[in-house]
Amino acid sequence: MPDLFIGGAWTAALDEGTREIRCPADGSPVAVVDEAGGKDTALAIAAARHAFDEGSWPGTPAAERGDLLLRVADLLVRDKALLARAESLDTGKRLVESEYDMDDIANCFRYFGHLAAQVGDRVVDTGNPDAESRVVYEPVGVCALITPWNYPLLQTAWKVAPALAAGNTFVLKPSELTPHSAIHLMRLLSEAGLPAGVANLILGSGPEAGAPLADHPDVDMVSFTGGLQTGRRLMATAAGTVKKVALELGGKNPNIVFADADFETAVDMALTAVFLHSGQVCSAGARLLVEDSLHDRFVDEVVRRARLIRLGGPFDEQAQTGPLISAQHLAKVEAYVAAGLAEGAVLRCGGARPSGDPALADGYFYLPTVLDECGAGMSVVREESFGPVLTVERFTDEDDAVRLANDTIYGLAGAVWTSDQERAQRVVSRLRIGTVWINDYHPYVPQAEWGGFKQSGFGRELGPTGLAEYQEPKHIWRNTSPAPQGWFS
Ligand code: TXE
Repeated sequence: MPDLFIGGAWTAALDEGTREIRCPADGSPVAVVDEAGGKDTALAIAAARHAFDEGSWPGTPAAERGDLLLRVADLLVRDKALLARAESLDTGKRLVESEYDMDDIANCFRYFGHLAAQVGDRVVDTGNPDAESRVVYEPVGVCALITPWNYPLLQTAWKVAPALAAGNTFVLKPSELTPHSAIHLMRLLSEAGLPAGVANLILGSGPEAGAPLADHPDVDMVSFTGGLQTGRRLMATAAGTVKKVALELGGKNPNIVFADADFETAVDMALTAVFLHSGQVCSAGARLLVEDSLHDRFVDEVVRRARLIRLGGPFDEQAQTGPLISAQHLAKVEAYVAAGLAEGAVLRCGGARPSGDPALADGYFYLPTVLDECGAGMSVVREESFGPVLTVERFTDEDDAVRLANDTIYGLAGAVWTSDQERAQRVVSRLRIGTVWINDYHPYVPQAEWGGFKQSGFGRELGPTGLAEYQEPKHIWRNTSPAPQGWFS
C-alpha cells in the first residue's frame, strides 16, 4: 500500500521515488516507503486548501472536533504496542521509552480534545451602550507541520492535536528518517471520522518535500520542530508570503547544581538529564554547571555512573539507552567532542564508539561522554551536539551561575538544584528559558506550555497557548442603534 496520504487517499509519489528505512540500532531493513517530491507536496497543499475552504471541518462545532480527538486518543491506546514497535524500529529507541511516549501522545490528544470545547467567544465591554463587541477564535487555515526524528509521534501530536482542535486542515511532513508512526496516525484519524483532505501526509526529504511548504501561498502557517539552521531558513522563506510561523529549535540547556543540593538525587538526575535517549532530546541537560566546592566529588560520581550505562537496541531489555539516529549524526557528535578536546576540555569518560560488543557493531552507538573543565567559549558548550555528551563548567556563586546559564543563544529549558528554596526562586526568575525545573529534570504535562526564549524559537506548544497558536482572533463589532455620525457633514 502506498504511503503518502493526500485528500483522503493513499498514493505513491508521482515520480515513483522511494526510500529505505533502516533501524539505527543494527542497520536492519525496516521498510521501503514512498518518497515525495515538490509536486506531491503541491497536491497535498491543494487538498488541505480545498478541505479548508470548501469542507465542513472548520465549521464543525468545537465540541464535536474535541470528541473526534478523544476517539483518536482511544485508538492510540488500542494500537499502542504496534505504534511503539514501529517507532522503536525507526529511531532505535528502547521499546519501553516508545511505550511511555505513546501514553503521552494519547494524553496530548485527550487534553486538546477537552480544551477544544472550552474555548468560547470573548465578550468585550466597550462602555458603549449602542454596541456589542466580541472576539471569536477561528482556525488559521492550512497548516504545514514539519517534525523531527527524535520523538516522531510525540512532536507530531503536539502540532496535530491543537491544529485539529482549532479547526485547521494540515499537511504533515515528518522526518524522512522516521515515517512509520505518522503513517499509522493518518489511519487512526480516518478511522475516527476525520473528513477527507483535513489531514494530509507527505514523506520525503526536507529540501525536496518540505521546503515548498514554507514557500507556498496557499499555506497559512508553518509549525516546525527541528534544527536551528533549518528553522532560520524556513522563517526566511515563510517571510515571502508573510505566513504565521512557530519554531522549536532545540537548546543548550543548563543544569545548575549548588553545593547544598541533595547529592544523590542531583547526581542521578544529572545523568538522566543528558543521557536519556542518548542526548537526542531538545531539552537535554547537556551543560552541567556545578558550584566550585562540590565540583570534584560530584563529577567523579557522575563519571563513575556514566561508565556503567548499558547501550543496546530497542528490544534489549538490559539496555539503558540506544543508538544515535544516523551515521551522519554520529559523525557530528564525534566532531563536537574532538573540537572540545582540541579547545582544552578534559575527557573523563566515553569519547568513542563502543568496541568489543558484537551486538553494537552495526549500530550508530556512542559512549556516554563527560567533558570536564569546559569553558563558555568552546563550540561543544555553545552548540547543540544532540548526543550523549555532558560538558562541565564550574561556578563560584549565584550570580556566576546565572551568568553562565544565560550565556547562550538558546533558551529552551534547564534546571536548578538547591535545598534553598528562596535561592531557587531567585535563580529561576533570572533564567531566560521557557521551562525551568527546580530539583527535577525533564517532566512536562500537556496542560503547561512548552517552547523557547531567544533562538530556541518562538510560539508555544501545549497548554492553552498551544491551542491559541492555531487560532486567529477575530473582533466582531455590532452597532445596535445605527445612525449617521455626521463627521463629514
Ligand atoms: O534537523 P532538521 P536534522 C537539531 C539537532 C540536530 C540538528 C540537525 O541539533 O543535530 O537539529 O538535525 C525537515 N524545508 N535538532 O538535520 O534538518 C526535515 O526533513 C522544510 C533539534 O535532522 O531541522 C525534518 O522533517 N523542511 C530538534 C525536520 O525538518 C525541512 C530535533 C527536522 O530536520 C528542510 C531534531 C527545509 N529546507 C534535530 N530541511 C528539536 N528541536 O528537538 C529539513 N527539513
